[in-house]
Amino acid sequence: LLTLHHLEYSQSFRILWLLEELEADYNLRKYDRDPETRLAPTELKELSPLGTAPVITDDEGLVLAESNAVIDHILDSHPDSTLRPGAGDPTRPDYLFWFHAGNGSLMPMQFMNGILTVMTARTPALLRPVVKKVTGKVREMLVQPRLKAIFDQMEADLGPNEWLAGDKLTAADITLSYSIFSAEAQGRIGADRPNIRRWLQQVRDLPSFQRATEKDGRETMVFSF
Ligand SMILES: N[C@@H](CCC(=O)N[C@@H](CS)C(=O)NCC(=O)O)C(=O)O
Repeated sequence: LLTLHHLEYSQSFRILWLLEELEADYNLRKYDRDPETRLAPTELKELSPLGTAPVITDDEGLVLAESNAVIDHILDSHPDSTLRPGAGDPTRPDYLFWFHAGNGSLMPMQFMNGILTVMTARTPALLRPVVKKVTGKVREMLVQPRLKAIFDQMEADLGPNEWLAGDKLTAADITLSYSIFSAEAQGRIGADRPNIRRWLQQVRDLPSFQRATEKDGRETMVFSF
């Protein structure tokens, strides 16, 4: 049986949602963040070389980290699921784009933005205006334009499509959920993005998402710095 090692307020919520959507049999092991560092606790860090959540393990000695690898591994044992459109499916290119754009393009920009925020906040007050100027420039030149480009494309794709890759929920929606909910929490999904707002509501309305939220026991999956 598969065990999901899930950290509160983290990307591993996506795997919890995936397992609920598949109505899979699994064990859930939950971990709280270290109250001081806000990082994963040692027991979770020791599980995998990356020391990050999610990790899945099984009775045969499997230890797998990295969300999208975990998603693909789980879907390999659910070949009839429609969550991963196969080769030749007309929705496959959109699926591949969004499945990879989440962790490959969107998440790094959000992570960098978070690091810049922490850097500024932790700089001694005297130096802060200087650091703020530099981090502001990086945000303006690199982070904001890329975030805007991705969310513009997402808003456009969610016009004709109910979900990110067509009219069915796929693993692309699931893997992107963490980034989209984070963006919402940061006020980035305003009234000018009605399609993404509609997508957020659709997700909240799904019974599998609601079961995952109940099992998680937290008001949100999103970590705030
Ligand atoms: N690319 C990795 C990122 C995993 C990751 O950074 N997880 C964060 C939670 S959002 C984590 O474990 N943070 C705690 C720590 O680094 O100790 C994935 O998709 O699984």
